[in-house]
Amino acid sequence: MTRGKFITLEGIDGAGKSSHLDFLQALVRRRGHEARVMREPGGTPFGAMLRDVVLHHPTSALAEALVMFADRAAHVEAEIEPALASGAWVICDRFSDSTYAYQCGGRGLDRDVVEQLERLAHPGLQPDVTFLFDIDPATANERQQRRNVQADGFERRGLEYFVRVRNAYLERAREHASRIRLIDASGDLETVRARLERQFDQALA
Ligand code: Z5A
Repeated sequence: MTRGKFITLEGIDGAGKSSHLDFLQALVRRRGHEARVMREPGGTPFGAMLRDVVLHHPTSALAEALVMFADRAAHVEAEIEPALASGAWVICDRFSDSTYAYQCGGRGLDRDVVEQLERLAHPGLQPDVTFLFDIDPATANERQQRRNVQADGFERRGLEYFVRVRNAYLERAREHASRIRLIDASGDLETVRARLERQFDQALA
């Protein structure tokens, strides 16, 4: 059995990544592979409880990172690894790059901490490809406002925070240039989708 590919989507809130999950799933299926869509935090019943805690109860950056990795460790073991081993392709909405961007970039947590947690929670596992949806935080914020959903504790952190998160993502994209594909997420849905499809074809040719 050939192991499946592990694809992750990243970006600041409102970048629009989740809007492309079904499209990506269809692209993978068109190539004849099973495609499973997952998300973090909250990809398992255990993780769903952690998600509720971490998104609604403000705490330190370290505590946030530890919860994200407890969620991730359970998710990798119960869902991601078995799916990949069965040959399915996994499309995961957020993974460890989010912790580097939000807890390190956004809140100043030392990157060494996250590197250690990665080694514990998913030794030997990294995404094959990551699509990073990049957008100006002000535009992302407008999209979230139009959506008219109540902001959780994370989303209320303000523009400067999201500028730091975006910069941390861009730094990771420079450091992991062969894995992380930058998608310009400005423009309408169709335009972004076309950019994503081009990058998908190039990355997974
Ligand atoms: N977090 C963390 O801190 N550390 C970690 O390790 C992990 C996560 C894993 C999870 O939030 C929070 O946890 C997240 C990071 C943190 N937030 N913060 N702050 P979540 O799971 O609730 O949400 P999210 O992942 O941030 O997704 P989102 O808010 O849904 O954003 P999105 O996926 O980028 O966007 P979207 O849902 O596809 O689109 C947002 C709106 O824009 C929606 O109304 C769309 O219809 C609209 N949209 C999308 N594309 C377009 C275009 N092209 N034009 C116009 N409008 C558009």
